[in-house]
Amino acid sequence: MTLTTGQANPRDTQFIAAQNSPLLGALDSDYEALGRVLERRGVAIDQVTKAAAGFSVAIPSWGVGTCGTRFARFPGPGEPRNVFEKLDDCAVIQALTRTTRSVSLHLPWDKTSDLAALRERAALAGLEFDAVNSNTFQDQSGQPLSYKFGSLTHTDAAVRAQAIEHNLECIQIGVKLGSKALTLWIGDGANFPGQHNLVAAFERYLDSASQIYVGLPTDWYLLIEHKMYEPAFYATVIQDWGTSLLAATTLGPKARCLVDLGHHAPNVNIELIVARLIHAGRLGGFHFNDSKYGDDDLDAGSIDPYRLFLVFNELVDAAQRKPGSPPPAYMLDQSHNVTDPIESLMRSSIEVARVYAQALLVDRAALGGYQRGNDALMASETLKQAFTTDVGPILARARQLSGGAIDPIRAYRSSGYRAQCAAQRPASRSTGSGIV
Ligand code: LRH
Ligand code: MN
Repeated sequence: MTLTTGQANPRDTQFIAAQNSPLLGALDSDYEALGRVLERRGVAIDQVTKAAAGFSVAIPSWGVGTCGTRFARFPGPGEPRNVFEKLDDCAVIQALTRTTRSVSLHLPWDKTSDLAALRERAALAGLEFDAVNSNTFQDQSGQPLSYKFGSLTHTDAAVRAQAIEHNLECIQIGVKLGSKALTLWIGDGANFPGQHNLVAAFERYLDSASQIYVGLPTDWYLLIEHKMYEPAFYATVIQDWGTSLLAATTLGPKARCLVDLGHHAPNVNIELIVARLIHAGRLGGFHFNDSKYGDDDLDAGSIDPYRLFLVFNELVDAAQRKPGSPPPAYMLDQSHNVTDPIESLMRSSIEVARVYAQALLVDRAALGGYQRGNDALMASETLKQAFTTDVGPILARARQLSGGAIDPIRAYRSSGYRAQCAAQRPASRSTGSGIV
């Protein structure tokens, strides 16, 4: 991208260093002060910083464009027009936050005939490809059979075969890109009681998914994503974690459950679901976001950060109980309707890293004691102490030590990257409804 005067390349390490230098003094004193606080708790701050620097959450390729709702989409300036420009924007997020080393693609939205060029573009940006997402919840132009009444569970075997074929193609594309998992979310379901035979629909799902399962390379996972409702508004075939777990255990050991935080009724105890899936050995991944009502796909940690912390409390507890077990796939899945998507994704990746670092601060020995002694108040206080610890200096130090920006939003804004994109990429006119 050609730069005009007064604008910088936010991926340039010298630009980032120049942005950091006026902030270093304050960071040093904040970091030392926090170090003293944690030392009194018997925690070595540098160890937490090292762990935070190793943390990563994948960027959803569909999240770097402005998204919308069923009512409308209001495109922003400098929208990425194809997967290559989406990768360029993901590269900016990674360069400044150093917390998003992989990208999760969605097919066919990210389809390209030149996978080698795509892989090379990603490698140049220090990005890898996380799980690929299939799409049988929309009809593509020229598609022979419609998914209006379902895909993998459609009553017509030809439609199911078409959907199975698409998923097998997604796996082949993912293999060429170095992905290790297929995220399978289908919108299949019914709007009215009686519209579906609820048992037969699930049996059709298991039959179709088993034909996708056999197409998985040995080192791949199939991540089954449940969702309570939408686009179906009465019964969704994979409606909840129980159905997802049933499907995973039926399909085989490579089938795991993916938890999208927005796919539950308000107030559902998601950390409890996570604890159960960990117990079952079938927790495969996450789509992090936040919500107040439905599948709002808001920025992670923007509505209820304590809930996000409690999920990571379960994950860190499990990792300490079973050291060495591979972590689930961490991915964001958000819809940025009113913010600059790059800013929202940077902030969200930092919020996920924040609750991870806070979960590392939980005094688990003390917590265990209070739990065994039924000291409910002190047990709750032990979690609250970690959650109310401002780990900002740890996250900023981790970014700085990894070559990133101490303040990514400030650096991004002063680079003028969005204005550069607006100048280079013609304005998108499509204001049609829909998430992308
Ligand atoms: C469904 C979902 C799924 C994606 C889509 C973009 O609501 O969470 O993960 O395929 O959003
Ligand atoms: Mn999702």
